[in-house]
Amino acid sequence: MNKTEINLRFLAACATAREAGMLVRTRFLERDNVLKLKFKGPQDYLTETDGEVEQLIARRLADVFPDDAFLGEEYGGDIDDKLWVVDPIDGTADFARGVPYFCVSIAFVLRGNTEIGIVYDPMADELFTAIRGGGARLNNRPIKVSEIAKIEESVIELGWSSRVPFDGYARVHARFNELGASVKRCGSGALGLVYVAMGRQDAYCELHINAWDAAAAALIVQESGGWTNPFLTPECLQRGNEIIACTPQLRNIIEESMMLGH
Ligand code: LIP
Repeated sequence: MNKTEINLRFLAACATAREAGMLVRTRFLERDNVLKLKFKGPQDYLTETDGEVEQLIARRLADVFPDDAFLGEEYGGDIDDKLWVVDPIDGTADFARGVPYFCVSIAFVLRGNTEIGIVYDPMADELFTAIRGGGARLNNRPIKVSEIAKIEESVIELGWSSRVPFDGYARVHARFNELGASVKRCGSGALGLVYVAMGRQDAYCELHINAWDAAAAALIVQESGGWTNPFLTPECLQRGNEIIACTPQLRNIIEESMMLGH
């Protein structure tokens, strides 16, 4: 695939992320004050908007790139050499509860490598983007990871879900605390990762996260000068993987600490 074909996909993905984000924002702001919650499973929220937004994204991308495959959180899909990996709302729990902390995540994966990463927060109007080899940007301004090298000066987000046993998460959390890190947990892996890419925090780690949550944001971290583990393995597309993303200087001590979770 040549540079022009990648650039065309980048522009289409940015426009689609913004349009999808506006739909998410509209649904969020017009939601009924009476809380109506549905669940796919324990702490796994189901909202109609997830499905509606994923269908919009799939339609827009198929209109322009009909031969590309599509894999989304809500409706799944087939895996092929040219593949869109999409989470229509990352941070669904907060979206469902009326907390404005969520985003749209769109990645383009070519023969197993993420070439384009787009994460859009419609509430903050923050569009995080990266093309492999082209750097990372927030609203088209270059971004870089922080210079934090000492764990005792770091802010680490440690994600967790009931997809993994709690005790592993607790061991890692305790270790980070012991080392003097400030540890937090929000509810969107994609936002937590892109916050690393621009220095709002120094690491995002999770023992298991799905490909559609993190594929786009992991590229944005890499292109901002951060380090990530080799997240998008062939198995990851089907089964997810562990994610570790941090400033290069923190890599060793964080990798070591995450081993406690297994
Ligand atoms: C979320 C991830 C987060 C994880 C949550 C959930 P969703 O994605 O971004 O890292 O801890 O359990 O999977 O479900 O909001 O798209």
